[in-house]
Amino acid sequence: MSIDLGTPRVISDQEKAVLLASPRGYCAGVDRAVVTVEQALELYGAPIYVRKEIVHNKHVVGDLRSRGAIFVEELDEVPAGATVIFSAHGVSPAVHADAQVRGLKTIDATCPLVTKVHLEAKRFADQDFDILLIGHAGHEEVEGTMGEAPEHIQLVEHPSDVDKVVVRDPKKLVWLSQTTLSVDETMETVNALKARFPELLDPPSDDICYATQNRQLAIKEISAPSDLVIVVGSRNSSNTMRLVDVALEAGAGAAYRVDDASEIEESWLEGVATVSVTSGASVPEELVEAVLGWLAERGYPDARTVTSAEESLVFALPVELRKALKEAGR
Ligand code: 2E4
Ligand code: SF4
Repeated sequence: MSIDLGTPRVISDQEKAVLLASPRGYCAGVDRAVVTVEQALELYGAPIYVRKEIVHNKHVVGDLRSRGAIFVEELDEVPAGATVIFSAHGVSPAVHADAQVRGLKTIDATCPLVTKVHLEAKRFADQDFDILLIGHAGHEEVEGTMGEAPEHIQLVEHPSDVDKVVVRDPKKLVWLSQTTLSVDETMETVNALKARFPELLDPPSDDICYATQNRQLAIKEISAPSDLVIVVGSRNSSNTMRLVDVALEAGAGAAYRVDDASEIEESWLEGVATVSVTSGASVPEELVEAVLGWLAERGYPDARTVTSAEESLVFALPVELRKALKEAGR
């Protein structure tokens, strides 16, 4: 008897299903950051400068660029006297100081939950703790947080980094983290750290934010029965990439990240009955809708939303912008 493993089973339309993770997409910090750029454009007119991508999404950045935002890598690209917005990922105190020296007006769109981690880092550094920051090297959020107390903070990326950690006093040691990590992977690193440093202190509250946790929980719940998980979001979006990791870890047959529907490959659907869809915290909902439309054109039914948490958090706009809007009578 021979079994042909090379031919995928033909899936009838009756067998096809689409599950839509909830929550997904925009979090409170992203909404605030994007609205900040939009309102600044309205109030001051174009151009408005933004240091780094306001959020890590190609479509959001492209849209704001077309409306007059100029995205720069560093402040030396911003003309003196201009207004510059700092991205949702946060900046180090050195960047604030540099803006002042250059005579720039600043609007700080750092997510308040990133600022919370900065304040924790500052407080523990003031108490002369060694701080182990779990996060990804080179990510803007990590650069900003480390800049709060570079002499007190060391970066730990993986459990394999734990052996390299050097501390002054294991009794004065705390771990903090980037806001967008995989919860499960981070706990692996923390467990490895605690095996070496049993007195390691936990952060005063979760640094991995509510939105990151909720999006991971939502996709985790529907990954096991999914033959395919499609995660909408950009490659440089840490929280988006973690959703792919979580889906695979939770038993999805396959999981791919796409910036939009045009990046989905027909071949991914071979033998696929159940497709689950989610999106990162920096992803506009219309991109998800377009993915669902693409699936519908290929015989997949309307999505069934599976909700694992409710969200209602909203952040006030940055204080500098609120003041300026009030002065302008808006
Ligand atoms: C600020 C902090 O950090 P990540 O790469 O996931 O950023 P992204 O812009 O994709 O998501 C919003 C955000 C911003 C998340 N945490
Ligand atoms: Fe803030 Fe969390 Fe959204 Fe990042 S993912 S912007 S920390 S709410």
